[in-house]
Amino acid sequence: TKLLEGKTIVIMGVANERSIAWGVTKSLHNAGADLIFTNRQERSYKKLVNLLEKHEIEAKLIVSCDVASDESVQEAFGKIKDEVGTIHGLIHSVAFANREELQGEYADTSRDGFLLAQEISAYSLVAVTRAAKELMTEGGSIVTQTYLGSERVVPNYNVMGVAKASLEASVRYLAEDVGKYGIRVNAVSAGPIRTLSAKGVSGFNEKASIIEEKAPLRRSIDQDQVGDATLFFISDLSRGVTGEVLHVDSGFHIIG
Ligand code: 0WD
Repeated sequence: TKLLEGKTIVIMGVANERSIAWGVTKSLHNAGADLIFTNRQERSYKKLVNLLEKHEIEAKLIVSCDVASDESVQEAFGKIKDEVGTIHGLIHSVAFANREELQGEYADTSRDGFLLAQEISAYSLVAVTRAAKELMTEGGSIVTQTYLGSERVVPNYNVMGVAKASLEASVRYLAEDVGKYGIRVNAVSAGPIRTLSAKGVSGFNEKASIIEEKAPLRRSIDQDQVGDATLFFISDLSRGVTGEVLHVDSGFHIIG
C-alpha cells in the first residue's frame, strides 16, 4: 500500500502550476492521499480545476477560504467537516506582503504593511491550525512553507522575513499546543523557486543564481523537491518530528 493511502489532506495555496502547493499536490497524490483544496479567488479556482483535470487528480472537495477573515476560515473548515469529516493533514502555503515593501529599506515598512504581512503570512497558520485540529480526530500533521529570510538578512525580503520569523516561532508554539492530540506542526524552508509570489520580491534572479554557485549541491530548488520533503512531514516517516524547520535549499543555509 502507498504511504498516504486512506489519508485526507487539505492543501491551501495552489494559485497555478508553479505554486509550491502544486508540487506538494503531486507528491501527496502519488502517495495515495485524498485531497481537499482551498483557494482564495475565483480566478485561481478555475486554474485549479483545469490543473486537476489535466493531471487526472480528483479533488474530494474544493472550498474557498480567505485567511484574512476568521469567518471565511470557519466557514471553510465547517464545510470540510460537514462534507468529508476527519482529516489527517494540512498544507499551509500562503503568504502576502505589499510589493512596494519587498524592496528598499526595511526601516521604511509602514505600520499597515507590517500588520498585513504578519496577518496573512503568520497569523493565518494559527487560525487554520485552530480550525483544523477539530477535524484531526485521529491525529495529524500540519506543514507550512517558510524561507531563510527569517533567520538572516536577505536583501529586499524585508517585512516578509520578519513575518517568516513569526511563522517559524508559531510552528514551535503550535507544536506544543497540539502535540498532546497527536498532531505535529513543521515547516519546510525552501530555497528560491520561480512562482507568482517570488516575482514580487526584487532581485529574485540573483538569489536563484547564488544557489547554483554557492550551495553545496550547486543546483536550484524546484517544487517537486519541496513536495517530497512535505510528503515526509505529512507521512508517518516523520512521526518523531515536530516543531522543526527543514531546509530544502541544496544546503545553502550552512554556507557562511
Ligand atoms: O521562492 C519561493 N517561491 C518560496 C516561497 C521560497 C520559500 C517559501 N515560499 C513560500 C511563500 O512565502 C508562501 O508562504 O511558499 C508559500 C507559497 O508560495 P508560492 O508557491 O511561491 O506562491 P504562489 O504560487 O503565488 O501562491 C501564493 C498563494 C496565493 O495565490 P492566489 O492567486 O489564489 O492569491 O497564497 C495564497 C493564494 O492561494 N494567498 C491566500 N490564500 C488565502 N487567503 C491569501 C489569503 N488572504 N493571500 C495569498
